[in-house]
Amino acid sequence: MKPAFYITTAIDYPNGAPHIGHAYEKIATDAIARFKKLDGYDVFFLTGTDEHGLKMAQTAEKQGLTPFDWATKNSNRFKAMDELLRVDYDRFIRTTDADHIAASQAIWRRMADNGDIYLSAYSGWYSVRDEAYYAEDETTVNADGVRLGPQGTPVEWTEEKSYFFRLSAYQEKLLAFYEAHPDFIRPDSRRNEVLSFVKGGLQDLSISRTTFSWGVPVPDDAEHVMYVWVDALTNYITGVGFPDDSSEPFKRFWPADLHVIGKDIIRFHAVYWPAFLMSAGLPVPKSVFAHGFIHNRGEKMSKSVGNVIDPFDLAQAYGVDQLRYFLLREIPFGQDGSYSHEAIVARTNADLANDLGNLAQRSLSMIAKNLDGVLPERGMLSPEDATMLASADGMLSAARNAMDEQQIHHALAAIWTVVADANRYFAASAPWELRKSAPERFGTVLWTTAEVIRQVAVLAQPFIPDSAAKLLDLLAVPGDRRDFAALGEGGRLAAGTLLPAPAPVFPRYVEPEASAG
Ligand code: ME8
Repeated sequence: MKPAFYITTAIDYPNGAPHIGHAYEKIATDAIARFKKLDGYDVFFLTGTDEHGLKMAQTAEKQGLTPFDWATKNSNRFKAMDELLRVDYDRFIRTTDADHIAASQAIWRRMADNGDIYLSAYSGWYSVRDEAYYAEDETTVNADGVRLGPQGTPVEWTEEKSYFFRLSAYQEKLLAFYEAHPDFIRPDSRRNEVLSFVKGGLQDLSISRTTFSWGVPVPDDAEHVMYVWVDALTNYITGVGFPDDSSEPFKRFWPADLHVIGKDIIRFHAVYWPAFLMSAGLPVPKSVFAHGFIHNRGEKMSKSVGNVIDPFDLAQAYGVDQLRYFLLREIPFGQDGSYSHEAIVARTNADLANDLGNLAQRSLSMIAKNLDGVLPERGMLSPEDATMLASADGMLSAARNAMDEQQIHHALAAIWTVVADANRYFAASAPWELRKSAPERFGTVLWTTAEVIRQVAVLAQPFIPDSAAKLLDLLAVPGDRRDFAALGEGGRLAAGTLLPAPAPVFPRYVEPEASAG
């Protein structure tokens, strides 16, 4: 039986169209999920939309729609984005789904039964944009006299009757948990941020609202709806069958192996969520990884500045795999990164079109033209051939080590180091000079090159799924020989296989002609 691996993304607010930051997180999580699947795991990949809360209710009203219709309209755009970008999730959850409402009420009851929920009144600062409560000392007043929270969004004074979660009771338990699980929060910089927040003392958390009704009703008190983050975080257990915690998916997949989220919501995932779970008597996830933010040419994206990047436009302009490759290779996962036209063109033309694309096209065309498209014999390996093969065979362990730490850019760097080696090997072996003088050697060099391309393509599938599949088609690799078990000696290309006619896989990006004035 395959080992289980449960991975999730944040669930996005469907409060407008998805932007490139949303796309980035889904692509990265998809790459990790695909990698694990190909590496022999039974993967469950959950993503979706976070549809309750004051922000959703307020924008829906401005649009003249019910919150549910507004959420549905935008949730469909997030789904369309996933489909376009080849984000291959197992479930797309909407927090308005009936099973999710039931799950949220069930976890609430368990926390209440444990004595962790009490009724009181809240007064303090609230950011609608962040859907977050902030202590006074976390806020500042800007030059215009507007009070802002730590993420730079406006906060408003809020006073209402509210249920509270006894978060203060979890300070020591959380600190002990972090201590016992040093890998729970990554990267390290985020871990330190969380540790100092928790060490600073935890106040009880307001977890219900009475001034609006767009939320999950609090059990046995219809006047209140749940604070949106209580229901949002619960999506991770709804997705695997909670409240039926004896169900197969729950037993198999909970606790989650990895929650992938952005750095702005680490507190919710690394403090509130484990505390809720401890209170409900449920196991805590194994790890939370916070990625960085994507900026537009180094500037923060915002609707008011008008520099928000639309992932649909980028995919159209550059290609889906080109966009995926750029985001995953260029930005060290966990750090902030920047997007620019020049950077994506440079990266995809150099790495994809030149290094991998040309190598495949040149070597496979030689087989087509000179050998009627039939894969040559492997022959006697020279030391150069053997070194080349060994470096291809070594890719899996390098990539696996990197992916186990979510260092996606390092995994890609390890694969593309072999692509660079293969280009040097091909140039130094100069097969075009061997065709007549040393046909056997000619065959061996082409076989070795094709075999390296096979392994690169197998390993590149999680990152650039469609292009990698095309390369594997060109090498006539059967569908059931494309997982990582087929890497190395076990899946070598078989001499005598008839290959289809080669076709370019990675078009170069060419600037559209400046319109003649
Ligand atoms: O926070 N670059 O939803 P959201 C990279 N509903 N990532 C970015 C980004 C950017 N410029 N902007 C946002 C929420 N993100 C909640 C989550 S989870 C139980 C509930 C990331 O639509 C952000 O960090 O504001 C988060 O991980 C995700 O996109 C959704 O953001």
